[in-house]
Amino acid sequence: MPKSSEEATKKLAKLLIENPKSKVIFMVGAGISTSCGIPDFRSPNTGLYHNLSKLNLPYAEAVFDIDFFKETPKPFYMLASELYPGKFKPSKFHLLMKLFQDKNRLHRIYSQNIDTLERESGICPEYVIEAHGSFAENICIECNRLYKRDVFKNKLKEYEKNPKDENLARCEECDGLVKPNIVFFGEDLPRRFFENWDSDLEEMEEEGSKEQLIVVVAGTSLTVYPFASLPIEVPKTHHRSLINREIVGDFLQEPRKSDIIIKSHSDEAAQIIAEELGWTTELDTLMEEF
Ligand code: CNA
Repeated sequence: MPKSSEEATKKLAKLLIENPKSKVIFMVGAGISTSCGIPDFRSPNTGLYHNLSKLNLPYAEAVFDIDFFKETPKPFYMLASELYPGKFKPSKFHLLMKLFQDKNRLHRIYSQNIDTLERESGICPEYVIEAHGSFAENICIECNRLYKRDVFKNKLKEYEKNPKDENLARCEECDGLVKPNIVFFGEDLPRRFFENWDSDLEEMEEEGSKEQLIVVVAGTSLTVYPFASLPIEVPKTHHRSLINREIVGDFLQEPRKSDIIIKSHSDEAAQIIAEELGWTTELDTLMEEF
């Protein structure tokens, strides 16, 4: 890690140490899971969008477009079989977030990820807002009937054995396509996302909360809205930190003097934060458990 990033990471740790009652609001994306073996969308050469040419898509994002899925569901099956939860272990960064929970220093995690690795790390669901949904349950895209995880998972297994098979997951009521309850382009985000963010914003606007809530954004290109607007909406009184391989979004367009920019691999930053906070042994133990 470059010296400047190491210093910035220590600065974030110092802020946390000097404010022992402060809690963190994490806002995370695919970058915190790349070390688990799950490609992100937009990293050059390794990102999913770079590797989607085999799916013959009109444009890369089509694989997550609800109208495209209605007409051509198979590319999503192909992608889902690569990304399906259960094959991956949490990263050091996920486990650092778990430690924040265990130390009573976690306020909330807003995650764009659909890999459920926050839950698998042992973080309680009440803390985690899966802004783009997850594979944990399924939904009929026509009548919104909810189905258990296995409905899509079993069809995916059949697809993996025989990709030419046209036997897709369908609704018992209306024969609509059933898909994991992840948010596609053209679909609304869960109500829970907006409700929690409104309440967190209110809390940040309260007098005296300045040093009590610290925002840490990690592993995201901040290109997908409305998620990307969260850091923009953080009151200027509050500290924001970005842990990412590149400087992105509002941190690039409207940087604030108090921003702490850590241009690095999220796991390397996690390691330094744990060292500075004296949490290394616990982090190592958690890593060994997985
Ligand atoms: P993205 O647009 O692919 O951006 C990822 C960002 O993370 C980029 O800025 C990278 O430079 C950065 N990055 C990559 N690896 C690391 C690393 N090890 N340490 C630090 N930074 C890193 O992904 P976003 O999350 O911003 O985009 C939102 C999409 C991605 C959501 O709708 C997700 O559903 C979707 N997605 C999720 C997963 C997952 O669940 N793991 C995987 C792929 C895509």
